[in-house]
Amino acid sequence: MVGVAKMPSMVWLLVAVFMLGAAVGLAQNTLHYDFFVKETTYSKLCKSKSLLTVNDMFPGPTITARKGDIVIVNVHNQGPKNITIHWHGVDQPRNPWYDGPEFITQCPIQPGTNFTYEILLSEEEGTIWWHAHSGLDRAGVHGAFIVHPKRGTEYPFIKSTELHKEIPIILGEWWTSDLNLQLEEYLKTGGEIHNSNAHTINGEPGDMMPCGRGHAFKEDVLTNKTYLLRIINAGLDNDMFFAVADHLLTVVGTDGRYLKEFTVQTLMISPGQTMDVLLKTKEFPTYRRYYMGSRTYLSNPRLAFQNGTATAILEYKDAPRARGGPLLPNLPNNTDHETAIQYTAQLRSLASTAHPVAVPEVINERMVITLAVNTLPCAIGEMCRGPGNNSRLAASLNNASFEDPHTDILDAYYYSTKGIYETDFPNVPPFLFNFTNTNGSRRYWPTKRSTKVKVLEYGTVLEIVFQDTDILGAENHPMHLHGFAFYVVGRGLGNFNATTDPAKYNLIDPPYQNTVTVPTAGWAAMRFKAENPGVWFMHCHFDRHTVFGMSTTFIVKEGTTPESKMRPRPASMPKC
Ligand SMILES: [Cu+2]
Repeated sequence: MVGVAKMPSMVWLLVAVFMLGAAVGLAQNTLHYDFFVKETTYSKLCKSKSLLTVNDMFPGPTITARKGDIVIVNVHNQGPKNITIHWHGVDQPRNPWYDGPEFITQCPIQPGTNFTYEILLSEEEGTIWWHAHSGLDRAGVHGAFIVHPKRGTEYPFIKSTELHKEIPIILGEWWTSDLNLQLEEYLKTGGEIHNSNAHTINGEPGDMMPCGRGHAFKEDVLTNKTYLLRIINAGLDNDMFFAVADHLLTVVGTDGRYLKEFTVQTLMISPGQTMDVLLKTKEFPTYRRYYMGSRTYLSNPRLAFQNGTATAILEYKDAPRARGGPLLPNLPNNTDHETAIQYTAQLRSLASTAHPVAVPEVINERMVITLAVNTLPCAIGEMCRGPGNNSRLAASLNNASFEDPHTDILDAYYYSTKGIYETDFPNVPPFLFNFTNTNGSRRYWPTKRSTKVKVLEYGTVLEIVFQDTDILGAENHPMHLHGFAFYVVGRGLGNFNATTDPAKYNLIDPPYQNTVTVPTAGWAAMRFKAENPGVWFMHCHFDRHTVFGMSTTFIVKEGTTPESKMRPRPASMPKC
């Protein structure tokens, strides 16, 4: 009888716990999306072409979730070629199977087949995104992934009731020709992959570009309201400046994490990065319409680049006395390093009670990794279009130019298949030299292809110092790591000094990012704890550099507890 009497109270307790959980947002939702990848015809810059997109949209559909949700995306490949999709900025705890990079964590999804990704959100909150991770397909296959705070919790920077609207702003690029032909040409001859024909904002080049007038992305706004711009640099090859004419931008987040807010006229965003920005509209706007604009920040002035300005329009709908426009923003010059460096230096984690940081103070291992654009030899009888027309362009990390295996590394690791990769990716550059001042010496140009990975014990606290080199030209490189976010603890110009530079690190509130802008002819240091078992790609987010081989892969071993093991291998993994 005692047991029976206790039962109802237990039930009520469970109901109460469940309701409390729902009220404070502990409930985890599972959301479902269908992505149909297929070719769609577009007309831009006075020319039409077909482009691989998702659901006939350029940019693709926005995924919206809350912190901690599970998102299931069934990707149907109705296009003509193999593809994969990566969920950029999602740590995917214990879940490398669904991370996406082709030949790293999976074999590609073949035409006429489908693959259902299971995306596990954990600590991410803010703006992340998704994109193809096969060849150069990202050009058309990408979109925003917005992670709202859990139900019942608030943004740290504004009450959601005071936020009028959020607006995804996706910076992209447009080629009037088929980018796959350029990739084929590169694979054949080792020649450069050429610049896009225009930058785009939400898919449109805007009024400044040929045949762009009248097609620009336009957002109607009201006076005296606060908007949240969720800015993503989905472009393939350019760091970008972005500004809104006569409006200030208050930066509150990056890469799915919050920042201490700061206000700028212009921001700089590298490919792979996201910036969450508050824009307060005017009470009495002078003009009815204002341009948003984006243009290349060129860290290597010797490179050819896309020098057009993409524009979009903000139009005030409730300001009867406002006239004319649009007014253009004052964007910095393309080679304004100072603005770019100053902007990046302002990124600092929020580091609040609700959004704390856990910066590792003690490291177990440090890697120093040089970033370089290199050459590979031209075989006898081959026609090569790399430097000197007698070599092939390549790129490397610690002079190892990464070559995709023919089957994925994750399965090779899981099944202990030999001969797919080597485990000797070096912790330091194979030879030392003045990295950022080689005086154009050709000695350092050549590299070699390999599939070298770095193996980490579970729980290793790793520091990576990315060191740019001026081999074939110094340049910013946006380095992106899958499976983790990391603290960017230091950054500087010239060569990293292991004795003096660590003393200047910020271990208090460094930004927590997944893509770090390594400054041209400089270095950046980051730290993370390898607590996510699996196989995780790391690469430059300039797509042509990834194609050239500026990448490697981490294998993070499993720990001893159930929480430190990979989830079981899904039976549905595509076959090579
Ligand atoms: Cu790069």
